[in-house]
Amino acid sequence: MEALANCAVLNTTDSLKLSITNHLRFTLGAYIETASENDWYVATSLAVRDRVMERATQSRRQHRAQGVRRVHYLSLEYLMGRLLENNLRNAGIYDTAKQALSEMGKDLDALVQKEPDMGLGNGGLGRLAACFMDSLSTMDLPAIGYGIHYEFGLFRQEFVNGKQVEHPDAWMRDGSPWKIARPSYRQTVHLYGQVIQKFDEFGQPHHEWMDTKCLLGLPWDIPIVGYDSNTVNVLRLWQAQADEDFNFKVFNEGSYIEALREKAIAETVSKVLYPNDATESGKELRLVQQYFFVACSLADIVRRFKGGYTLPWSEFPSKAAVQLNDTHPAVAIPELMRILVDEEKLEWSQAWDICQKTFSYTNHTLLPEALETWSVALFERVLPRHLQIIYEINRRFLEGDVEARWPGDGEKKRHLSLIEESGGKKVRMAHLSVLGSHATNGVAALHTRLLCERLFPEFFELYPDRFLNLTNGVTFRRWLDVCNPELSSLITESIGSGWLKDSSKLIQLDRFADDASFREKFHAIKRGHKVRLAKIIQDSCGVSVSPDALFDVQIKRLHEYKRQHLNLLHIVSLYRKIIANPNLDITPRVFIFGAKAAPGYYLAKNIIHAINAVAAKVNHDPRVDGRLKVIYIPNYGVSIAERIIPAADLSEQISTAGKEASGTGNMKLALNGALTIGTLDGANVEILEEVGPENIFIFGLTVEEVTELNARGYNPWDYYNASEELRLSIDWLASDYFTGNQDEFKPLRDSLLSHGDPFLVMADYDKYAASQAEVDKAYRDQAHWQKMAIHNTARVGKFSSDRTILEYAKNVWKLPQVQV
Ligand code: GPW
Repeated sequence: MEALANCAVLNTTDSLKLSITNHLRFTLGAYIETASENDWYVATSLAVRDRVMERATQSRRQHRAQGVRRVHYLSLEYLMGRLLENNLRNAGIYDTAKQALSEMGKDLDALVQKEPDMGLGNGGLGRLAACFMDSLSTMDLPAIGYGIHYEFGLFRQEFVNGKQVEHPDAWMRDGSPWKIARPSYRQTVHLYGQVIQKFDEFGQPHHEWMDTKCLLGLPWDIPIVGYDSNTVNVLRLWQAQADEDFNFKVFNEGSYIEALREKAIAETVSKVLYPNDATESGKELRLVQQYFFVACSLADIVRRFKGGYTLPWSEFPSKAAVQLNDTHPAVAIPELMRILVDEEKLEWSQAWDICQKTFSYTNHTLLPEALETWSVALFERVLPRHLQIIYEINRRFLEGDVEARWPGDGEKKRHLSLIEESGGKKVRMAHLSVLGSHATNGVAALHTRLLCERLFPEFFELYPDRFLNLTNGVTFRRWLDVCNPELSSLITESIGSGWLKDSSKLIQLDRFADDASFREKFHAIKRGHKVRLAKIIQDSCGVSVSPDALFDVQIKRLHEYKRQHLNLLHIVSLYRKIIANPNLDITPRVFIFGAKAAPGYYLAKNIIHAINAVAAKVNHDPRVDGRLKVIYIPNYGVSIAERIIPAADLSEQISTAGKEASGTGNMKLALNGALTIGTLDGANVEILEEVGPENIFIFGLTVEEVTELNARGYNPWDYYNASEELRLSIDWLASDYFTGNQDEFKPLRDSLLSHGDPFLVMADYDKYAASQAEVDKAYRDQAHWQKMAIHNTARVGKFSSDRTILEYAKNVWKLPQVQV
């Protein structure tokens, strides 16, 4: 009661005002009269942080006192975006803060925009981790997120003559009010060196890892505020530092410059996020990053286990669950084995049992080029002891369970082995992850089925009970309440506020689709967001667009399998039709793209250039007369997504069937009342199930049809030759018309034709164009379109990350909910 009363006092307008001005004066040393906007942003954030830290400490204390099991989420990426507004709304003090600032002559909504995005991730996988952190706190689950404190997040994208140029993202150049250093929890990590076998006085062998290089890991904590909950978990990010002792030695030998050079090298480990999405890269620094943060995190977990209670090691899994976000942290499996066997002197079989009970693994892709493998030679150099451990795990597996199930079957052993033998030996991190954990999940029903049938068929045969589906979700706080407060209020006025914490309640909105006055309000909100986005487009692209046109949105990483080029070919074909027929009656549309390409992904960059080149022509061609606009919003990321998503009418989810594990943008857009045009891929299948076939535009080859077509022998030229529309669109795009250079888009054309069109753009083109024609027709009946849009919002409650996280807690982690 007293705590509550304290909170109430802390959360008044006056107390917030005092807190903010105190931070301005005493923390920042600024005068109220002359403080910069940034000072105000920092002071406000610190005032909020003060209130949140109290709850973080309480949460930790209570979790420790009750000795509850915790989940430790290990992820190389967290795409957090901005934190101030989210924290204010989740903590329920947004209105109070707005009032407090306004009484001091400041506009909260402007301050909020001062915050740089925390973009420590590439795309879906990193944003999923951020949504999960929000849901874990909101659902009162004891959790810690572990990751890397990258000095530079995902690069900032700029277009120069329509081509992508990358710039460093110095997101914390001015510091960040949200992170707190925890020097007392610093960890030491060993790398490189050699392994020596030694014997004790009883002649028993053990392994010593010697002559290693040392790195220090300094943890930074970011509090994670749940919605309407007192639980505040933390995200703990490790920063790499040089080991001081090592440096002192070199100093003493007189190599001052050399010592500082070593220090700079040590610090590169947490310097920058690798900008590849769903492609493996194989670089030494990346392996070092993975091991560095895994070793720090496991040491932190072990420290807590040993410090809190004096329990036998067999109880470790009852206190700690560790979730591997894809294979990026999979080196945690041999690392825990090393700790248990080499340091804690456990028997191998007991250590292995603890490992399997502790870990669980989420797979996020079926794409062969994204499955991580590490060359054995590199692995041996960086982590010699871990390679030995992996070999021993593999030997016991192949001689044990595999031999028992398929005696003498060399083929099965080759398939299942942790080591790929063909073409230079490699460690298969996905196999290691399945073997070293008790649960492997896919991220959508279709994806999980294909995981079992195609990616891990033999593992599935051996251990069917280890596999399960956990369909992804998104937090409705950020992706509706924060980014679309107008719609959030309308929903709350109509059905109460319970939906924010229990998304199954959203379905109560369904009947409002038939209420004309509700539809009008719903539409007015959408239009308001379109007006606001039109202004952003004007400012960032210099193009004016009508808020009455259909806003057709494709926002996601640029990748061939996501098929932005399918969308582009259709745009080129509409452009041709308009020119051929000046009176063509089509629904005016604004095609909106947002996507970064990995800096080394040549074809993706060619596609970006092609979209920009087409945009430049279409937007300035008087014959088009505003019926078509093509907009490529630069530097797509979380914050701009929060502006685009509420303004979208149509959501493009057009990946080749079987390639997109789930997708999560599809969920955010549907939630905000955009209709989906999509293939039967990833979570689209489940969105179709929820919203009903009459409220979505589904087209294209199914997974089975894709398989069959490829087996038959797919030839993109057949489609090129059969369709004049498609042929002319491709040839026009690849001509000199758009850039003055006829070779500019030859790579794109070649990929679709002479290089075999690996993602079946040509095969799906006609069905896509036909589906787009349906969209064109449907949008003309606005009353009906609004009905469909409302059904989308009302029926996608399933896709809340709260539901996902509760499924993980129940089916994988066995975690209790703990009220703080
Ligand atoms: F390759 N995803 C991603 F599986 O954003 F590791 N980055 C990645 O590196 C990988 C997957 C990886 C995405 C999937 O492509 C997307 O379909 C899914 O919705 C998302 O992860 C979250 O599960």
